[in-house]
Amino acid sequence: VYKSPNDDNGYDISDYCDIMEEFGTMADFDRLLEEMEKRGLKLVMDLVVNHSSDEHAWFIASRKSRDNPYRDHYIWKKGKHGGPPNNWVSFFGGSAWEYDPATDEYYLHLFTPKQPDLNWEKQELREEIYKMMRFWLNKGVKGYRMDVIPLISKEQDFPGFGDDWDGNYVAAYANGPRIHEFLKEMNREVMSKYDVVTVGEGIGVTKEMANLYVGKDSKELNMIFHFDNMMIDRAPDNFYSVVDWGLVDMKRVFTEWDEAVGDRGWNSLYLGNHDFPRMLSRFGSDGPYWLESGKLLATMLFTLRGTPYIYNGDELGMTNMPFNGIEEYRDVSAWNAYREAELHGKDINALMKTLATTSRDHARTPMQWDDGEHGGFTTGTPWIRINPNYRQINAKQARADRNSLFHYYKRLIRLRRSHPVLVYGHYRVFDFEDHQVYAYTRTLEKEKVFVVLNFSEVPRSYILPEEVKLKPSERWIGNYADEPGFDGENLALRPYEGVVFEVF
Ligand code: TEU
Repeated sequence: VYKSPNDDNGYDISDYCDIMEEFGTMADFDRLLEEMEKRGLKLVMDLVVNHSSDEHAWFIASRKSRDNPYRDHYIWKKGKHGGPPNNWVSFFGGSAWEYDPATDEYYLHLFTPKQPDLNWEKQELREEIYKMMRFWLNKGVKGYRMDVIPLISKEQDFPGFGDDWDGNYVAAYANGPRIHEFLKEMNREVMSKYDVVTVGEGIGVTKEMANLYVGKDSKELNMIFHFDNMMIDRAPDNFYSVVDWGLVDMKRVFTEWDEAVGDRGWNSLYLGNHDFPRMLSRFGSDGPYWLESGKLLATMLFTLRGTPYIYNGDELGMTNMPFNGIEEYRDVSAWNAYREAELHGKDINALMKTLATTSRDHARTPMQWDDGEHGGFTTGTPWIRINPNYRQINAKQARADRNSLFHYYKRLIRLRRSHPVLVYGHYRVFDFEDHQVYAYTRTLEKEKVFVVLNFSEVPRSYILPEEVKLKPSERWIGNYADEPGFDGENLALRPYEGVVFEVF
């Protein structure tokens, strides 16, 4: 919501202490905060400080001349052999360097050319960012989600990719030499002075190194969003290349991350966000078992160890969008991919097929409030077409129907809040290689729960692990009206059935 010319949905900020016109004014923001506080809600802001907009006053000054005092707020280099300084690529396609004729140098942009990277080596820049962070925290903001934070420290000799480069640019850019020094400094100078929460977008962070960021005594961040689950159906570090995935892959991600970070730090749990397709279409089923699979995924999200995150609309069961053609997409990265395919005579149909399952725009269509025009999102023309299923899937319907996914989420939230075992309990997985059922226990001192999730539309008789003794009537929550059949040893799981039992 910061002021932005909106080249990348606001991730190109032209004034860090102002609000984007489309969204309102600072007075509106202050009122939002005030009303949230009254309701016991806390607001966490995005912090986008790997790059700014090229329309930010710092960059406007920086590009004026090589000796402008703001020049080194950004990363400028001379070209090499009549081309860019090195062969780095942008996340959104093409070179990561843009030539600026005014001063005959290139600036670095890991995202679009309208998102020049800030130079974190410069202490005054860091101090200005910390000052800006305090500005919002002093207003009462309760924390930050830090955009692409592992990218802020750059290898200073800007090595470029060698002939043996494997194509993994994320690994090459992330976790730079001074990243932990910068985050510790930020924590010391800013976050530690407030009672707030931080979650870093952990792009390129592996489970082996995660505790450096979120370990209990790392003094950096509280949590990160790792990408392992989001990349489960993608070729290694290629956001636009879809591969098959199976339940065992997903179990592996959650199990290994719990092992790595569960005790020594703290995990975040999420199945989607504004950069990935809708979780229900991706990991569940938007067909006949839409409701059951939506509840199944929610059950998992709220019973693994970590802090669950709900992305707006997922609590209603919003699904991927049936886009009709490239004109209906809005994401700069989709358009770049399209233009690049056109330019190089690549298979456009194949690209459109990929976008239909991977596009970031699936999760960016208007919120579905009711079954009125444009789903009650606007009386004007929405900036992107609304998903036509808004007539069935919308907040009004969800609130009215006691059996809705929305009410199920509310029950899960209540359940997790009233049972510390669901928050802190140790996690143990059973039948790891089973590709249909995900089963685990959570244990805290004497309390133990058993979670069993049938990730399939095929019914399944599941033999309980020996140490799990339960009475199905002691069901804490489940996505069917009644408990599953039980003969003393086997649970008769129905399609997409998910249940949480207390264990004796
Ligand atoms: O995302 C970083 C990031 O990794 C994505 O851009 C990713 O490459 C892409 O979404 C895969 O489809 C953050 C923000 O969440 C994203 O919205 C921004 O576009 C990006 O940073 C730049 O600020």
